[in-house]
Amino acid sequence: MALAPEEFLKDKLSPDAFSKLIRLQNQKLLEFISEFIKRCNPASVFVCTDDTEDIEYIRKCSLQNGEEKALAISGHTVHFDNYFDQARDKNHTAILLPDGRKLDEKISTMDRATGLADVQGIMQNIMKGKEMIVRFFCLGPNASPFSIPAVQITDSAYVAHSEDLLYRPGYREFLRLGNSARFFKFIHSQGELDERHTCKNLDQRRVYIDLEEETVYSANTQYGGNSIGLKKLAMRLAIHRASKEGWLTEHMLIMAIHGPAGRSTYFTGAFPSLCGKTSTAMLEGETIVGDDIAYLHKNDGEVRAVNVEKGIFGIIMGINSKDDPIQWNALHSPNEVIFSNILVTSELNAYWVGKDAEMPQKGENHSGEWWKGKQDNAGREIPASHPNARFTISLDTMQNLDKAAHDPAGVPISGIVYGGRDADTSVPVEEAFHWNHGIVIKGAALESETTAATLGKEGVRQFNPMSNLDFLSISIGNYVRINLDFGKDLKKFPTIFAVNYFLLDENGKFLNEKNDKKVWYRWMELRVNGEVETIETPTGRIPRYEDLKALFRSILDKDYTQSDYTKQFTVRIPENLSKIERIVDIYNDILDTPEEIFKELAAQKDRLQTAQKKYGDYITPQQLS
Ligand code: OXD
Ligand code: MN
Repeated sequence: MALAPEEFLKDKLSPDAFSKLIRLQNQKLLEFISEFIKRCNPASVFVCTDDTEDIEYIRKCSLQNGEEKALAISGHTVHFDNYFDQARDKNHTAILLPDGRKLDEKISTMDRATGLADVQGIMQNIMKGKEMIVRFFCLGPNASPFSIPAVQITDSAYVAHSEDLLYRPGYREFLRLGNSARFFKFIHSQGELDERHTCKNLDQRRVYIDLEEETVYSANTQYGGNSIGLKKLAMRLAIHRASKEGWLTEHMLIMAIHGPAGRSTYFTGAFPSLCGKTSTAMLEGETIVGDDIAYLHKNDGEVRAVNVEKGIFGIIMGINSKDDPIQWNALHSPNEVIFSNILVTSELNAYWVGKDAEMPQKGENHSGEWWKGKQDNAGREIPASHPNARFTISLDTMQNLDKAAHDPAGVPISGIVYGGRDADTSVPVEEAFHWNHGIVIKGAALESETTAATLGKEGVRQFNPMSNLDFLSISIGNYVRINLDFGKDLKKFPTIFAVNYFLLDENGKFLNEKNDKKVWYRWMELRVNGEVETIETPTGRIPRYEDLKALFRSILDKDYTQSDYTKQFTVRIPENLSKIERIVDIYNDILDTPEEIFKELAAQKDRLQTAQKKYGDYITPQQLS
């Protein structure tokens, strides 16, 4: 007869590990852990509490087992993923659904029984000879009504170490909640490793999300977006749970913009990966709550949000001392940083593409030994660092951490911003007319070019509602409906904005510099506080020239010309009309599209066509003011 979980664990674990688990008084947790010890068959199990010595043990393991290597600056380490494991693997990621259920074609799903049999087969004995790590975290601030406890099982000390920097501790949270903890479960194994300590069996790479059991399986991958359970894997579980409970899980930064007279105004911002989300959250002069994932609740008719995380798994490409002083300093000071897939020299210094330093001619990178001019099998030059190379760092050491970042009640949200990588259609900053207009036209109709954050071709324009398509675990129609409904009984509506950092001129040159976004956010801050007027266009409300000119002068000490303004804020009617056609076609193919989507799209088309008749294809702001 099979042993009860408690008996089994007592037999299998060291007395110390066993007592750490038993103290939590959670039967479901014991069942989950014993099931995966049986399946993965590790040589030993380490149970990590919130205590410093346990956390220190994980750090040491990641160095001892070669998953990380120490760099010259104290506390800095580097980790390499396999050359072909550098980004999220969308083709082998699926939401498991029972009884042949499917979501939209754009969301990858799989029959639950088939998926479970596949991944559980792959995980059979996968930890043989290795140590299993069991760690507890809290998604969201500790002791908060927003938060969700989570348990991570992994055989990768790198994953467990990264999570320590990225998430709030959860052992005490489990202790507090006991049997009532409604926790998420993550099981990860990197599988067999090669001589560089990177995954060997990439053909068996799997990321499967089981909504029914709120469990995520990740196998034969190390890249953080596939392996760090609490990040994008938990996000799918949370979107599903939120959809049943009337709150939102969004791919959003949270930050305070600091207006006149010491005023702090909180914004959220949704951007696809590699489209400026972290650099926005890190804007100099402002304070950060979070840079990637937000839970949004309604409280007394007001929107409040928390950062699910407490650290950054940020893209390093392009970070330089002039544009990104805060990140630059953090990456050059002695504190805990895990770099991944950058270039490391023999002196153990870190380099990446876009760093304002002379690039060394050789070193080690994601391709192994690297030298300038090294080519891949297809004859393409291998860059010094991968475009999706990252750094992992805790926010707790950062000077710009907002004072309310860990507030269990969250922060009140006054503005919601949507942005994508859009070369030719939207203006740099624009306010929506009202909630439904913003949710539909700025959020649900968002398009963005694909980037190196996912495997596959870059630079392809793609529909990406609310920048959240990659992480949806419910149908697109349902997801947009929930966003629309979220506005229904609000007493205080956050204003919705769209930004576009990537607009090009007719010669393919960026119309804005990286730090112009400082001005857009300060303008939005003034706007939500009723301190500036706007010009109404067919697509939304845009800033007036004189307000931007003053902000460019005071914030960037830059002379902002009428001609720059005109080029940037000209309404591009043909491009906007084509976009509407594309989006209508997409929503026509979605079975549960809310009527409001077609209504808002039709109204916007009508406004654009009326303006086109009156002014022609390209309308300058001066013509409308
Ligand atoms: C991320 C992503 O890592 O969105 O945040 O890819
Ligand atoms: Mn992200």
